[in-house]
Order: sequence, then structure tokens, then C-alpha cells
Amino acid sequence: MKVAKLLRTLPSLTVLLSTVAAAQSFDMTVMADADGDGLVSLAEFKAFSAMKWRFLSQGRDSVTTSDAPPSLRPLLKGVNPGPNGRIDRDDVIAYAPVRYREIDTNKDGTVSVVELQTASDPKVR
Ligand SMILES: [Ca+2]
Ligand SMILES: [Ca+2]
Repeated sequence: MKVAKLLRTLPSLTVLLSTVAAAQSFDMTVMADADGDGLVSLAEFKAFSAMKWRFLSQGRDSVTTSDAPPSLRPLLKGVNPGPNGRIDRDDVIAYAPVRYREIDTNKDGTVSVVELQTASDPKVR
């Protein structure tokens, strides 16, 4: 009886929890570590940058920094815009290895999820 009641309330609880999660600023950095080893390899970082680019560009070929929501601006940080003052996907991916070395703050040659979270936090940068 009690279990049946619990099961009936479960879907609304799930909705509630996902609403709470959406209200918090969603931490995309957890998605960067694709194989879950706690480290973000350069290949994982490039894939993550490409994913963030898709979020940021919303289908546009190029963007300016002011187009980007604050949570995604770190992706464009340091990237040289083209002659037209805009940044495109190739610019972002070409810059990824440089950015990767910047994010590796303890200079051990690899980026941990914590290092990436610190670099991606709009409150820090
Ligand atoms: Ca990994
Ligand atoms: Ca490191």
C-alpha cells in the first residue's frame, strides 16, 4: 500500500528534482570527462569545446563575445577573432590546445575535472 503510494508520487518527484537541477546553473564540465577517469584529455577537451560551440553558436557560423551567455564566455577567452571581429568554430578548435595548457594550472600535462571547473566558472574568470 505504502509502496504503491510512493510509486504514484515518484514521477512528480522526478519532475521536481529536474526542475531544481535546471534552476541551478548547469555544470557542463562534468560532460567533458567522457570516459569518467577524472581527467580531461586533449581529445576530450576538443570534443567538449565543439559541444560548447554548438550551445554557444546556436547554429550561427560565427559569434562575438557579447553574443555568448556568461557561462559560455570562457570558451571564447583568448581566441583571436577573424578580420571581421567574429569568432567561428575553427578558431575555437584551433585554440583548444593553447587553452588546454592554460587550464592545466598545476602544469602536470593533463587537465583534471577540477581544473576545468575552476577555469569554466564565470565567477572566477
Ligand atoms: Ca577522461
Ligand atoms: Ca593538471
